[in-house]
Amino acid sequence: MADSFSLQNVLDNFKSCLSDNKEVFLKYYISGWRELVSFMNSLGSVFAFISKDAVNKIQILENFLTGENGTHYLTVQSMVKYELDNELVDLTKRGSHPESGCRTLLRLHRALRWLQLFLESLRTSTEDSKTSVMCSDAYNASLAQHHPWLIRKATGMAFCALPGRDTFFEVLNAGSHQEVVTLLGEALPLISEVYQITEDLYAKNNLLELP
Ligand code: 1Q0
Repeated sequence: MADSFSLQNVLDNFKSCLSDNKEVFLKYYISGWRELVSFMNSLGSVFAFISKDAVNKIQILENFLTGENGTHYLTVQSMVKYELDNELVDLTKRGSHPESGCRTLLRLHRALRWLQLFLESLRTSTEDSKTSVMCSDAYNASLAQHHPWLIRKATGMAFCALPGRDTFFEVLNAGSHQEVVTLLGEALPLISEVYQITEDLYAKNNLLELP
C-alpha cells in the first residue's frame, strides 16, 4: 500500500471529483480519501485509530454508492437531495438514521478542511518548520472544535509521532522538495473548491451540525 501512494494520485482524484456543472462525484471523493488513508497507514500504527474511523466512514459511503439506491449517491448533491426528500437524515439528534450519507460525509468534509490547512502550511513551510506543529495548528483551527477532549488528546499524541519535514516530503513520493511544493500548489485549489462547494451545499440545507 505504502508504495502505491503518490501525491499525484490524490490530486487526480480530487480533479475528477468535480462534474462540468460543479457537482461532487462521490466515487472520486471516496477514492481520494482511500489514497490519503493508505498514506496515513504507512506513517505507522499510532495513526490506526484515525484510519479505522476514516475507513469506516468511507465504507459507509461506498455501501450506499454500490447499494440498491446507488444512483441517488452519484454526487454529493444528489445524495443530499435524496436523503432529505426521503427523511433519511437525523437532523437534530441521533435516531433511526445514525449513519446517513449526509452525516457521514460531513465528518470527512470537516477533515478535508484540516487537510487543506495542513497542506497549505506544508507548501509554504521552511526548513525549520515542524510537521507536528503544522498538523496540530491545522487541527486546532478545524476538526478539534468538533472533537471531545479524549480524542483531541489522542490526536495530539499521534501528531508527535509524525516524521520530520524532510522525511514527510519524501514519503509523499512526488519528486524533489520543489516538485512537491509545485504539486501541492496544483492540488490545493482543487481541494479548496471541492471543500467550498460541499460547505455551501451543506450550509444552504442547514446540515453543518448534523449529529
Ligand atoms: C498524517 C496525520 C494524520 C492526521 C489526521 C488528522 C485528523 C485527526 C482526526 C482524528 C480522528 C479520531 C478518531 C475518531 C473520530 C470520530 O469521533 C470523528 C467523528 O465521527 P463520529 O462518527 O464519532 O461523529 N471522526 C472524524 O472526525 C473523522 C476523521 C477522519 C480523519 C481522516 C484523516 C485521514 C488522514 C489522512 C492523512 C493525510 C496525510 C496528509 C498528507 C497527504 C498529502 C496529500
